[in-house]
Amino acid sequence: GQAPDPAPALTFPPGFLWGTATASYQIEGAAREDGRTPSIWDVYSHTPGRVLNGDTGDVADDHYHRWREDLDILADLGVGAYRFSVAWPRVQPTGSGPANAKGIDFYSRLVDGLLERGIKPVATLYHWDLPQELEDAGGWPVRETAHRFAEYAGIVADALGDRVPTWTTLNEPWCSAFLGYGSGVHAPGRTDAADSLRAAHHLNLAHGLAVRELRDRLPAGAEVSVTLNLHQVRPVSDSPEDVDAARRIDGTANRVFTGPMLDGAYPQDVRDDTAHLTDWSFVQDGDTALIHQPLDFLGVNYYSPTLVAHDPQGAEHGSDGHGASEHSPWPAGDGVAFHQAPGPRTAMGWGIDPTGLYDLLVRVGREHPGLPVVITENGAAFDDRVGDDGRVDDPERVAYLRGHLSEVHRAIESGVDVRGYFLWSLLDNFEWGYGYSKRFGAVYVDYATQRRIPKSSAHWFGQVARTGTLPRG
Ligand code: GBH
Repeated sequence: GQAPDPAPALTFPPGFLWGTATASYQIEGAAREDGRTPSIWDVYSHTPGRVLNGDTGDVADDHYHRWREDLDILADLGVGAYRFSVAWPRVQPTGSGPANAKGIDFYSRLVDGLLERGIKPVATLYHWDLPQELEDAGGWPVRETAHRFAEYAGIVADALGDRVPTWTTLNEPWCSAFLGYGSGVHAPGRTDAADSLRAAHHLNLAHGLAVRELRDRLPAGAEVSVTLNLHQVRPVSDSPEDVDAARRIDGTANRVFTGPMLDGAYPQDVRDDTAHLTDWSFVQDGDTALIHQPLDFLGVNYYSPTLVAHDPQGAEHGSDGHGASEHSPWPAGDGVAFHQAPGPRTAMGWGIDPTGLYDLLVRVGREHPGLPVVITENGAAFDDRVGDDGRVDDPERVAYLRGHLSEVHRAIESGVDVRGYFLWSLLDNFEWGYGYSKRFGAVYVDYATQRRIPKSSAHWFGQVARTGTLPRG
């Protein structure tokens, strides 16, 4: 017989942005240095029983001290852009008052180091490290936190706005609201469904207020965005019950954010589905108009689709892929069960299905024509090991990336305006509730020595980025 034709090489549009991504608490370490105060993740990770193996971000990848070496690795790979996040408690300790010059200096040096190496800096203002002092004052369920965030956004824009061309307000507010205040598997570990909805609204408000601050301060041409972990929610069957379960999960997974941010209103079905928990009186006059700010692109993080079914037995809690909890992150999820499709999984147990990314991109393109999309995270954890030859060979990650990139290409061919792709993550790092047990990096980190070893996927991705072409496979 004849071998099947290999998949053809796929070329991405000129100017397509290739990058890798990280987040402050996951890589920096130096938790008590240069005026940084504790964030909710310091307190949470230091609380026994919260993070696997008692791991914390105290040292992490020690990137705070090793950033030059890390930027050299990035430059060697030839990937054109780098998405990092700014730690609020470094820049504005305790979440109010003046800027901390030493904290600003760190990000200023980092940005200069990127520019010197010809790498485009993409800054995220909030990747989950809320100053603990603001949590003690009520955290995201409290309206004032949104105003604090806007002030902090202004500080960072004043400091870096002359050199950072691309900005993201929040990373994955779904996780902050529903894992942080609903299921409690993320910091601050609170478990109150009504609070999680309040948190979602105040994160939306924080986004809108911050976009205003950024637009006031950034030079013309700077790009402003938000990153959502949009869920590709699929019903297990066409039955009306399963389809309705998918609608309800889609409501608080996606539309509770895209509604106000992109369309200027909360969907009525989301309000109705959660009316047993709250009367939504936390939404004040003018809020949704404020949240509805023009954006230059939408950032989308995608890992795996979400498969749901109607289940009269009630919710199957803890199925968010983030550890078991008796509490659900789904305020509209009563009577919904989460299923796992058969087939390959990553080390997180997440199903591998690149068609979910295609479907998600096509949906965004259809529902929000004229809004460019950047994939701000995609990647996978696998059980990477250093071989006898000192190399880290990770063909599963190459296959994962190849599969997802070909679906991105297919979405572009279908007319979706996808402008870039960031691999999560540059480095193995602190994977939240899973500590250091899960490795998402293109670069392996030996935590005992802090030695970095680019995995075979790093070399593969670097070539894709340099050539703008997915090779035949
Ligand atoms: C991202 O979170 C983070 O931005 C990043 O910091 C993190 O390291 C990385 O991904 C890897 O985890 O449909 O209920 O089963 C991703 C968090 C993971 C949250 C998948 C939703 C499935 C939800 N998302 N999870 S569910």
